[in-house]
Amino acid sequence: MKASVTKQVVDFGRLCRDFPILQKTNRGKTMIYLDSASSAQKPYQVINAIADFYMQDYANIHRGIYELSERSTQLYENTREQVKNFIHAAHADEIVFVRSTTEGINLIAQSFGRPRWQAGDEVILSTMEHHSNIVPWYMLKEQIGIVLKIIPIDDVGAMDIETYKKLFSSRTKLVAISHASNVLGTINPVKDMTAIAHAHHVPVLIDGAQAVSHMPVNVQDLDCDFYVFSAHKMYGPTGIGVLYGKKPWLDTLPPYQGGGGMIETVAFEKVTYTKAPQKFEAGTPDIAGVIGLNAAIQYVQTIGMENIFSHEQALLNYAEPKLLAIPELRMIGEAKPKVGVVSFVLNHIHPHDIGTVLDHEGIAVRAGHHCAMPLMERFQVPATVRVSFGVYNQEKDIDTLLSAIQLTKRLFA
Ligand code: ALA
Repeated sequence: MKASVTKQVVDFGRLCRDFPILQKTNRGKTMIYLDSASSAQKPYQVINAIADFYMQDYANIHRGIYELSERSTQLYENTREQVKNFIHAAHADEIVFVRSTTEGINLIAQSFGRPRWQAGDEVILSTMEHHSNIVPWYMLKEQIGIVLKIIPIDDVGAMDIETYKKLFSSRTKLVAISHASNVLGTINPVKDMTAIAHAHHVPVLIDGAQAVSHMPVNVQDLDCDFYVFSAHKMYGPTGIGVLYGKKPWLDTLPPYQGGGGMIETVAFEKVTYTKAPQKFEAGTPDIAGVIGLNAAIQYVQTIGMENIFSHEQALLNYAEPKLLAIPELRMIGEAKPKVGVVSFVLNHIHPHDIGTVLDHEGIAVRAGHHCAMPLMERFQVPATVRVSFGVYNQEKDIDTLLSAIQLTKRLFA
């Protein structure tokens, strides 16, 4: 089934037909899915590609001398090339397949930080980081005594760049920041922040989980050292993600996990490892996940990343003024530019209660701390309701959301 697009004109109104799950109901009502920042739904193109792979091309990779294994290996390695082109990396060898954004960050913490850093060395993070870009560094604090330095954010949800510039010291080893916030939606000035870090000879890791499916990303233009993202937030399967690392880094970092597929020779006395990226992919990888990622990239590229960005910006521009016009509503995160994410609280009504009412109206949102507890603390809220957009959303979804918020207000008046 083809995506509902011609060369330049995308009929976003028809795209939801690509997603079988969006034809279902939620609590007996028309399904309105507004939780793509948590995980995006999957189009037929991705689901069918995975099923076709298992039915026609599946075998283990890099291990078989038979045709089927060669075909499977070819599809897997073609995807590495495709990811390289998608994020504009310089070499396919800079693309490591991992389980998720979380695993990519843990890999860098354990492969880069743990063997090379010492007690008192510093990592710069920000207040708006997801737990996946806090906890791996906190674990290094526990394991080897590194120090976490935190970039504050202002009241609208933007990075305090002046303070950031002052956090560097001779002990700074890495800056690890999100490209876009999963709660605030803020698109951070990561290119400028990377240039600032490089002026101090400090490498930069960017958590791209909330950016890569919503806007064009060019890692060479950003000049970041590491960039991580997951397939499941970009209409691909769960369990597969990407770590991009500049070649000189990946060539020198030691492996993260040991096992088959990442060695040159093994004896009990000595093991030698193969080159990057394979030395970071121990064991049989998620081959079908990679094939699903391939289909997901084809899907978003057929629509066009610029078109996706424009569509979601239009939804944001439609939703925000209408939400802000609700007197009891406090929006958390009003910095610009933003991806299509809106977080809010509504007077005394607990976000979980709001989420429950919305659910009964057919609307799926996330309500909670969004794996960003320090950010909740910064805004002095226990939780928020978060609405997030994908390619399948339309203005009418926002109209239904606004009616459901009015209903919530009446129920809790
Ligand atoms: N990181 C995902 C979210 O923000 C799970 O909801």
